[in-house]
Amino acid sequence: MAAMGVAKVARGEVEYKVCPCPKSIFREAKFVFHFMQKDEASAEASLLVIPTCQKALHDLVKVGPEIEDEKDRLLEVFMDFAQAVCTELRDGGHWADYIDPCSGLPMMTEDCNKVYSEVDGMEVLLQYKTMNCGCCKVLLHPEWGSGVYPATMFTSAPSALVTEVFNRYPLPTRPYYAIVLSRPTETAVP
Ligand code: B12
Repeated sequence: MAAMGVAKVARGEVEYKVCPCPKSIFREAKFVFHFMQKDEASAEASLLVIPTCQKALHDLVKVGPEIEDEKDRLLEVFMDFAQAVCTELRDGGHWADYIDPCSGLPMMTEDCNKVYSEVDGMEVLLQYKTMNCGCCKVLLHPEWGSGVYPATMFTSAPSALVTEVFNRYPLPTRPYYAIVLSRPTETAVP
């Protein structure tokens, strides 16, 4: 199995893998993204699925205020990253979207009411194990166990372009304001 890439983003690190869409996932994806049913063969051929995983500071199967705070942090990191990547791909004329980890519904495509199962998807794409936790099926990362926050992007952009966009990360890890303040200004006196 090919290793996951790692994107360093402003407030965290995200493991990812750019994958052609297997049949078993397209069977679900076409009900999440209805427009794919118009020309299934070409939609399936061009669709890429990009599973991402973030290491959580706590085991996400636990409950409590610190778990909720951690899930909020992981959510924000993914949302900022996915929004930036998908907007860039869309601006380049390609379809792209990402799944809201809270609801399981797409963020950028309208009129969707079918939930995409992150856990089923990653079981197929990454061959990670899963376990049942009450009414929720949970993904087990090979190193982090259930301390993993899975979330997925989809696109029909060419894989070379997607890889190029992802390779642009790592971004600077210092906060943006620190970079701006450390730049010498034209008016600075030596
Ligand atoms: C809704 C939801 C809940 C709901 C209920 C879940 C339910 N089953 O009804 C509630 C609020 C109860 C819940 C609770 C928890 N959840 Co929850 N939940 C989700 C969410 C958003 C959707 C899950 C879901 O509904 N799946 C089932 C739906 C999609 O499928 P279905 O119609 O039942 O079945 C279809 C699929 O299985 C499909 N299918 C069959 N085979 C295949 C094959 C493939 C390849 C595909 C793609 C699909 C597929 O076919 C079926 C029929 O159509 C997911 C995120 C996500 N998008 O997956 C998080 C998620 C699974 N939850 C998560 C967590 C952590 C929890 C909790 C364990 C803990 C917590 N602190 O929140 C608790 C459990 C507490 C407990 N003990 O019960 C995490 C798991 C993290 C991990 N490591 O995997 C997730 C991934 C969110 C996240 N990004 O962090 N959850």
